[in-house]
Amino acid sequence: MRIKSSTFITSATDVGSCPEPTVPELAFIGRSNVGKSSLLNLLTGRESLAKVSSTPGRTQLINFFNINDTFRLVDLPGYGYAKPLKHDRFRFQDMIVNYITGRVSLQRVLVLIDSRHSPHTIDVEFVQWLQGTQVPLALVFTKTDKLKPAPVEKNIADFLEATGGWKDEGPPIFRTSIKTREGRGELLSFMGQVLP
Ligand SMILES: Nc1nc2c(ncn2[C@@H]2O[C@H](COP(=O)(O)OP(=O)(O)OP(=O)(O)O)[C@@H](O)[C@H]2O)c(=O)[nH]1
Ligand SMILES: [Mg+2]
Repeated sequence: MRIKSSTFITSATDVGSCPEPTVPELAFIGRSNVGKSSLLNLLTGRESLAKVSSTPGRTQLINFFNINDTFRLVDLPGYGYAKPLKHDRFRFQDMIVNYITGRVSLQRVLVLIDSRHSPHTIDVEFVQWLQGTQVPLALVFTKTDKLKPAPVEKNIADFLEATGGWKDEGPPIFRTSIKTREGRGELLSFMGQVLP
């Protein structure tokens, strides 16, 4: 898979304002600040296609990107963003749930998890919920440049154990870093495989 062109399409505030589901979509999801927008920029080779911020909860919309005029990458809002307004948090979660369960063009959900930490309850619960939806997923462990390989592997193994219930050999797993560019080639070829 080679990304020759990538352009921003639109930001949707809810499922009703998403573009028509006419082409396959791959969606990025994960806790706020895990590196969804950064990974999107790494994959497309465009430094500021998606907005990156050190302020958690920056991406509070569903952002659609047109890739090669053949498929879309979708940057979903971060979950687990503890904004003071409780109803805001729930609104974003509804938006995520509605998109994932209702989007006919969705091919794969890439769940990003910060490789620096031992399993976080909200990530475990989110992945367990996804397992129940039957939507195909992959796990992407981000920011591997921040730790040595051994603790990264320990965190991955602990996460797989905490989520459990995997059929056969479990989900595809990737390790990524925007600093070392680890995982870029692997993820791009995976995307080529899963797209129709
Ligand atoms: N060291 C390192 N930092 C990273 C990596 N990926 C992202 N970051 C940093 O983590 C912060 C958050 O990155 P974003 O890409 O904005 O994260 P996000 O998941 O899109 O965040 P929200 O839109 O708020 O949900 C930024 O300061 C990034 O520079 C990585 O692989 N390595
Ligand atoms: Mg973002």
